Amino acid sequence: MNEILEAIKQSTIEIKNIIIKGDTDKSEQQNSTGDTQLKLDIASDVVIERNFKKLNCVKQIVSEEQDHIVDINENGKYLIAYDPLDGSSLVDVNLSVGSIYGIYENDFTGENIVASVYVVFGPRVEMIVCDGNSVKLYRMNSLKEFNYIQDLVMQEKGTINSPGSTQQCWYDEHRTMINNMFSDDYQLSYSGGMVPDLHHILLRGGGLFSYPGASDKPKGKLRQLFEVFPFAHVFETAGGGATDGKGRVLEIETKHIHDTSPCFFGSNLEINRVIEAYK
Ligand code: AFP
Repeated sequence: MNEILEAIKQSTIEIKNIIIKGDTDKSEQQNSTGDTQLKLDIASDVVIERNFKKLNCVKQIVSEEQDHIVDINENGKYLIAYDPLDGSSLVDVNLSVGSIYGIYENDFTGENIVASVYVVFGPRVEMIVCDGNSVKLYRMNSLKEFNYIQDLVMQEKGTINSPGSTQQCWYDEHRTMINNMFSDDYQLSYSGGMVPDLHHILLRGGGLFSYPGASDKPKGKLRQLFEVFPFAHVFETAGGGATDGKGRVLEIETKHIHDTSPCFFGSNLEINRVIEAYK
């Protein structure tokens, strides 16, 4: 696993340079779900794939920017699904973005996730590593070293409400829940970037991030393998929870590598509120 973390650190350093120097324009290419890829997405994807291809411990990788699984080493132990630069469309307005990694064994399913890592490219570059026992925050210094800062642990209740998806398309039960939370003095915080929005809730100890199913996207928007499962692993390990409104999001079945799912991440009181609202 250490080799994988070292490869992620190397990719992070290279992607930071790409963000600083890179071209934020759209490319001519589209990914398998029809999204026009930014040049930053493609450049970040190339870096990560190159660094993982050097590792004997990696069996397969799959990127949010690609439509197929790449075989690396048949004797490898780990399967890695990653979102090279989530929220990349926010770089040209200078908002924080991130990379997300889910590390699986045996198969690409929620129940087979064994580790997860995400990187925040914000005013500072931070890497969060979850091994299923603890969630650790590291910060990159001017020498490109990653120093341990602290463990992240969630409280039972938070104060942040981060509601995603198109409000006019929300189903009534969701709208009622979100409005009731604001009546209960939760603060609105939503950047449009999943990584900084969830990182904010984790570091502040609690709250709720939601990207529900809605009339325009009944299955939500966020992708299970690359975005939802890694953050569910982090939130559960930090003492919070992650649900699709019915049960643990890590127990949902994945039929296709680009499957999406409604998802809610938060501290326990807020997750129970979602389960109640979606009954
Ligand atoms: P992009 O990577 O296309 O910018 O999308 C970002 C994202 O995947 C996730 O980071 C956000 O939480 C969510 O989509 C924002 O979606 P909306 O634009 O529908 O709010």
